[in-house]
Amino acid sequence: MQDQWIDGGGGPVVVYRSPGKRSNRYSGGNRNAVKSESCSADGDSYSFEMTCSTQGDSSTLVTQVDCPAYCRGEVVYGSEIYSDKSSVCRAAVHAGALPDKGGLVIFYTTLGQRSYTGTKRNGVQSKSSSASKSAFAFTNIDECVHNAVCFYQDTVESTVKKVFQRRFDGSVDFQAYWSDYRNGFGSLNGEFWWGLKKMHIATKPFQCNQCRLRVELKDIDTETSYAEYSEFGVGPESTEYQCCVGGQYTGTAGDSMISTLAHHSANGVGFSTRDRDNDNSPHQHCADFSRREGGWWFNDCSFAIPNGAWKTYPGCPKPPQYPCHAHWFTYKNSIRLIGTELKFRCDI
Ligand SMILES: [Ca+2]
Repeated sequence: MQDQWIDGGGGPVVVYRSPGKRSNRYSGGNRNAVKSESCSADGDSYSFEMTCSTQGDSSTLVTQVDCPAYCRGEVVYGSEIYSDKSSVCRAAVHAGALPDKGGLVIFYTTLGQRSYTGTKRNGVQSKSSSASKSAFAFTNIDECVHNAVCFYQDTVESTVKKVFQRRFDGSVDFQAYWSDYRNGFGSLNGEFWWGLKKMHIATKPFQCNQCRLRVELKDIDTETSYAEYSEFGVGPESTEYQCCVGGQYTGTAGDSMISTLAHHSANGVGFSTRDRDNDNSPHQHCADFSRREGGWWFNDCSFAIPNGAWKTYPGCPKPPQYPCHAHWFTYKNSIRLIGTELKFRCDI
């Protein structure tokens, strides 16, 4: 009760044992109408496990929490994406990720937002709030089932970038279907596509010009190059996860995404996969399996093929009408790629 886990009316709490503290480390105090005494060293001690009051934690990417029933009285800031000051269990009910009777919920850390809008959902009223450095959102076990964590953050540099595609050994098949590209596939410890749904959620609160896209490439000569765009975003599924990419291009790989050939630009086009033709080519299905170019934001097809076949596939037309492997058209005459990493960053 002194730690505010329960009020004067009582209720269930969860305790865990922790190593005893050294001499005179238990300080007494007067909190929440309970007076505690100071104490010297003891063999064991206990503390309260965070449940209802668990808040978002920017040090972990994905966390599973077993929420007790009816976490009333906890404060939630935001909708869909919640400020890290929010109660995870209460926010989960608000988000529809958890019934009021509690249960297991998975949340992941995501980019802090400029502001949070309060709404009333599922019987929970959330509050509006100003910017926070970190935030969290919910996912489900289906989305995480094959992954230790649901996404991968590149924190090597001081700014956090979300890596949404990584390939380096060809172990994962990128000739995948719509539902795979939507939900994500592969393993974050290996090769993966993060998932259009999460990309939309992560970029949605931002204007396109508040996010940047960076493409890193490694070719069969083991040389590396990159392309960067100062604007990036992914629309909702109702727009077929339309890509917004533009602004200023910088890099060494050349601009294969927007300016080199207008009808190949990825800007403003929906995503296509082997089972979904959302491209602007009336006579072609650019993502058709026979082309082995994987899923992408194809216009009247594209110069950017980072999800293409890992190796030139058997039966590829010779001389090929199109390079039959992962490539970046403006880089070394479509040289075959043996490593790619695509990532974005949004600034609050
Ligand atoms: Ca078409």
